[in-house]
Amino acid sequence: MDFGDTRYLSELRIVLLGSKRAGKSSAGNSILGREEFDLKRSAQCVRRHGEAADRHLTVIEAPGWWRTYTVEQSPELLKQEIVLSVSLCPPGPHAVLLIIRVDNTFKETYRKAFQGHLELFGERVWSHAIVLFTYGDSLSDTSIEQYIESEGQDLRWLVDRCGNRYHVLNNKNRRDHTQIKELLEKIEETVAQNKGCHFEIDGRILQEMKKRRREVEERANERMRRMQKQRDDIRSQMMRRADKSNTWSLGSSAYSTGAASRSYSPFSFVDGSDLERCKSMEVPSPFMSGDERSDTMFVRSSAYSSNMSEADEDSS
Ligand SMILES: Nc1nc2c(ncn2[C@@H]2O[C@H](COP(=O)(O)OP(=O)(O)OP(=O)(O)O)[C@@H](O)[C@H]2O)c(=O)[nH]1
Ligand SMILES: [Mg+2]
Repeated sequence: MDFGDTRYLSELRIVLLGSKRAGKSSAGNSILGREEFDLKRSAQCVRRHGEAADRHLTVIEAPGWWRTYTVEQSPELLKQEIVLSVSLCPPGPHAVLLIIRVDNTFKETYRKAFQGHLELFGERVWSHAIVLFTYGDSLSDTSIEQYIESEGQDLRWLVDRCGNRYHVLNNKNRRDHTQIKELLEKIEETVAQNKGCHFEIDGRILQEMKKRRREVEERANERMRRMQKQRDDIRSQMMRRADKSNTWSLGSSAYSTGAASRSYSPFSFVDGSDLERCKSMEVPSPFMSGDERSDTMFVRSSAYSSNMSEADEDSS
């Protein structure tokens, strides 16, 4: 076998791919030897750097897919983010690690999800792919080979599709440096099998993904502009009606009580302070992270619910 040129391997670039909760961040932390990746979920790729076994490492974690979803069922933004992961370590990753938990039965649907999502990168990606099993601690005294052989044809298909390249990690045992050293050696061997080359995604696939990403961003911005205009219109309508009802109430105060005048307004539950609150409500950007958006939504919904409870009190 020709092991090609391995001069540049003092630096290794690695992309972690897999379904949600497969152990991608934990594997990243094991590889870098410290807690670089947060174990909380991210909708975006996360890139971290470090040193291990005399090599400079760049590790990218792509967001995970739902493990029973086919690629067609996965959301467009997720697919774009997954594909763009390889562009975060230019000129391209030396290996793409497919993260699989060994404490779960590997079903046909998982295999289809892996196949579909991986093929977003194009056919060439398979020759840089290595199956990285996590939850090695749950294997007890079963060897990884016994596990692969006993799991059924779908897992065997996947391992074979990756050129029989696989490795197992116990992410709960950070003191075991041998498991990382061996993994890095397997990555070097993968590069050697590829004649010293890293994986480079076809420029057309990347351009197409970037184009689709721009289209989604434009549509999202357009939706936000529409929603903002809608809200501006409603607020100015509310203010006009509040002004009118104040004028009416002042003009007729000699004949009626304030309570009666309030009941004439279609926004009778809205007073000045409500309007100020409405004006200051924040609109979450569609490109905020999930957590930021849900924080904002929480503020919004609590603002709405406080209006509602005040309205309920008013009407009671
Ligand atoms: N026992 C055991 N637990 C593990 C192992 N690897 C990961 N875990 C646990 O599995 C859970 C998910 O791990 P993560 O590393 O956050 O998985 P992930 O794929 O990054 O998850 P998302 O980014 O949310 O999709 C965490 O509770 C980890 O502690 C392992 O080798 N053994
Ligand atoms: Mg993670």
